[in-house]
Amino acid sequence: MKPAPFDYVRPSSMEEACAILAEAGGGAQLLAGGQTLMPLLALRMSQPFILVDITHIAALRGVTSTGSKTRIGAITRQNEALADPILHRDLPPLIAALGQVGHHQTRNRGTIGGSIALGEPAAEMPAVAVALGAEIALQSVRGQRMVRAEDFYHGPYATAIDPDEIITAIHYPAWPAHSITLFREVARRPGDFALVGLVGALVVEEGIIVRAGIAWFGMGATPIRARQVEAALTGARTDALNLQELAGLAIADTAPFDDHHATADYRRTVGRNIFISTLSAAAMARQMA
Ligand SMILES: Cc1cc2nc3c(=O)[nH]c(=O)nc-3n(C[C@@H](O)[C@H](O)[C@H](O)COP(=O)(O)OP(=O)(O)OC[C@H]3O[C@@H](n4cnc5c(N)ncnc54)[C@H](O)[C@@H]3O)c2cc1C
Repeated sequence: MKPAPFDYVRPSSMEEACAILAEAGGGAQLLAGGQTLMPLLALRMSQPFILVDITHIAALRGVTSTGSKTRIGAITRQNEALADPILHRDLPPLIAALGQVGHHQTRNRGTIGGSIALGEPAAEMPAVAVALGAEIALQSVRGQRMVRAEDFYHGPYATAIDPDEIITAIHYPAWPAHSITLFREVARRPGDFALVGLVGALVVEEGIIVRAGIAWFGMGATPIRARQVEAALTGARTDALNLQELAGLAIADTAPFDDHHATADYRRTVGRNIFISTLSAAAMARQMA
């Protein structure tokens, strides 16, 4: 199939882009990497009357760090982020997860902001944002606002973005350099969306976990923060973790469903197993360090 007819505009400033969205009254779609949007247009599942290409707005590109926060501009390509030294230093869990987002070819075009905006429940980038406590910056002619990643996802492909808003950046709080990365996903083939995935970070000081941020993907209608297990881990000694009990708590916050890829039961079982193996590898690494 071919897309339905649409106009195409390529603003070079946020002011211009926001004004176009406001005037379009919900009839516009933003084009970032196009890795999801282009197929949707071709299948006529998306029929905007105007396509707003935001990839030439310089203010939306690049990675910066202030020490207490790391900012990724929305149109930063996934492969640019994967090669970025600031992100390797500040956000190792994001780097670990980004390597599993699609394929090298899709990461050449796909953007970090596009992954965040799409709201795919099995996607890696939304779960990273939730696990690490990121905030998402939105802009429109009405002004700017920040939304916590945890509050950003309302359901599959449903987010807090209003039709006239653009994600400008994702802001991640600092995690100490000695944080331990947690990442594991199970997919049918490399590059496929995950059936089940887990991402996060632990901070261990003198054998005690002092901070934990963990989220699931593919385990419900949105990325899910594993709040109960985060609370149980915080204050625990790494050499005295009851992983079976903790895995039960980690799964308790999820709400997986059956689909044509896997059953909810399968997802819970795999989730439990990858939680145990990931945590036990993390605890072992800490004891050997
Ligand atoms: C073969 C294949 C495999 C893939 N596998 C994975 C995978 O394993 N994991 C994964 O997470 N993704 C995967 N993807 C999707 C990933 O590649 C895309 O990058 C991502 O879904 C969308 O990013 P994009 O920049 O291409 O956005 P686009 O396709 O351009 O846009 C997607 C949606 O987000 C909106 N949007 C984009 N940017 C903004 C913004 N700044 N503000 C507000 N709204 C915005 C658009 O209007 C559109 O509705 C895969 C894609 C393909 C083709």
